[in-house]
Amino acid sequence: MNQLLKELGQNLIEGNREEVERLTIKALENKISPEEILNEGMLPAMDIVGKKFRDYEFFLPEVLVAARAMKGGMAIIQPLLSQSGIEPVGKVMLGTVRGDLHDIGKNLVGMMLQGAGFEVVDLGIDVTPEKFVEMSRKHSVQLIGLSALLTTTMGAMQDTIQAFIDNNYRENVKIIVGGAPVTDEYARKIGADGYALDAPAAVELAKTLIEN
Ligand code: B1M
Repeated sequence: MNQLLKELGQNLIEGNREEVERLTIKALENKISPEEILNEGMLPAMDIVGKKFRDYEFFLPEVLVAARAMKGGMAIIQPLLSQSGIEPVGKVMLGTVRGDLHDIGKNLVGMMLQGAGFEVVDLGIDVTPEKFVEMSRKHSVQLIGLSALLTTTMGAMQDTIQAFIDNNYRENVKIIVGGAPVTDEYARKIGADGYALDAPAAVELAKTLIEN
């Protein structure tokens, strides 16, 4: 692999945002294409971060700084990628459900999805079921990710899925759910298309659901 991209990937894993930005600019100056920078430098490095997180080698702070470093590099190449007509892996909408203000986990999921090449529309926190439906239509997303951290707001996930059914839009989107109190069993019960325990699992699930 190109030495510069290797160095970029290593800095991404270590969460050195400024170095990732500097090396991204240097790679572009050296005529390395934005696609190569993404596919051979950033994405494999982010995959390693995801694996380390899963294996308890990395913990939340390391994942967050790596994700921020990735965002820094992505911000530089993203306009060039859209110019060159490269399609994102898919378009995902995320939000923390009605009544719930926790967003650290959701943001992590969003960053890792972006890191994996997804376009992410983030609706923020305390998102009503109606807003999810309205914004899904507006942005034509393929997959919606609902996050809840409170046992008292989990019910809003079901209400959100029901709102998609009531608005005859359920067939147009896949819906996944996650957050500390949520379980696979609960996801099935409320008719979600899937449950992810953490951010790397959400990325894997999103990839699988969008491919099928
Ligand atoms: Co609150 N809070 N909080 N809180 N808070 C919890 C969740 C709680 C477990 C603390 C406790 O009592 N031990 C408890 C919930 C109890 C329950 O319902 N079972 C609780 C409570 C009670 C409350 C308030 C009611 C407190 C009060 O006011 N009396 C209040 C509610 C406000 C509201 O939402 N309406 C409240 C408020 C807050 C703060 C605002 C102060 C702050 C949130 C700040 C913010 O998010 N910007 C806060 C925090 C920080 C926490 C704890 C300490 C940490 C949560 C966190 O960010 N974890 C939390 C206790 C804890 O979890 N240890 C707690 C780190 C984050 C990375 O993990 O969000 O779980 P998490 O995300 C994980 C996975 O869950 C998953 O991926 C992430 C990891 O990769 N995931 C998804 C998350 N979303 C996903 C979506 C997916 C897939 C995976 O697909 C779409």
